[in-house]
Amino acid sequence: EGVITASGGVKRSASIIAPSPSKKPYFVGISPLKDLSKVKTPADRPFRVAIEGNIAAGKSTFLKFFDKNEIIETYPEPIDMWRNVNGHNLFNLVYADSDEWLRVFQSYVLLTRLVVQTSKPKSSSTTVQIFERSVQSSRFCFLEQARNNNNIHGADYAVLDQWYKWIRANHDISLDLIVYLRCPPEVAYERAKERGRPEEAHVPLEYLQQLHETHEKWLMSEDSPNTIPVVVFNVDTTIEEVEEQYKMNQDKILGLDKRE
Ligand code: UDP
Ligand code: DCM
Ligand code: MG
Repeated sequence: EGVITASGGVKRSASIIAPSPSKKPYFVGISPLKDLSKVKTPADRPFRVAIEGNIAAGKSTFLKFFDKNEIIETYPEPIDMWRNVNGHNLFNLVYADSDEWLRVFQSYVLLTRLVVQTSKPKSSSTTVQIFERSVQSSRFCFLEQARNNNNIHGADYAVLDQWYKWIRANHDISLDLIVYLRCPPEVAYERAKERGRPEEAHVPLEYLQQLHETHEKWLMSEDSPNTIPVVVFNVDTTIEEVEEQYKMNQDKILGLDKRE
């Protein structure tokens, strides 16, 4: 319930869900690709999309589909900033000793995401901004997961939650669409191993299983706190098939179907 499977030429694995039963259902209509150069810029800001999903689901790879498109700016996760905070690799510290570093790591992630998500596009021709993850997933996936695992003290959780609420009330961090790359944790685990980031060398499958459930709870469950429309791609497939699925849904992902 609440899940409307796209039909009419769209692969079974691409679907779109209404954010919650009480909200207006977000419907998929299939339309032919449009001339991107004719898209009108929204009045106040570009159309904003966040790509969400487990570690190594394929978000950064997905983002590359949009390279060289003059109306789109992409914003990869600012992981290099986490690796070099005044010369300190905070990303390495958090995986080496999460009890010690998780709080300050999550607070730095929140700061860097706020900077990214409120940034103005560099080019005046940009009408779509696509972010790899978001302030919202920092709050509803990673902070939530930390609390559920007892990896973070209740006081730290409360402070980070208050930061999130203040940010939301005082900055425009709104998103128009979430693209959820839904990946079996076993597949994400294999991809992460193959990618071989040194900091993630000891991340167990169990962590990815938990993070998968946290994403499902955030984006797919009946009592989801999310109110943003979600497009779901099952990415347990080849990259070519994901790209084909994307192209069939391009108008919705870019908000083109709602802006003419
Ligand atoms: N990858 C893959 N198939 C896909 C997408 C990604 O094999 O459909 C590989 C990709 O080449 C990389 C790893 O999976 O080695 C993780 O991808 P990415 O860095 O894009 O994942 P992210 O962590 O950004 O979600
Ligand atoms: N990460 C985290 N907490 C966040 C955001 C990210 O611990 N709020 C970690 C998970 C991954 C890495 O950062 O190790 C992001 O990489 P990926 O793009 O592979 O998901
Ligand atoms: Mg990535």
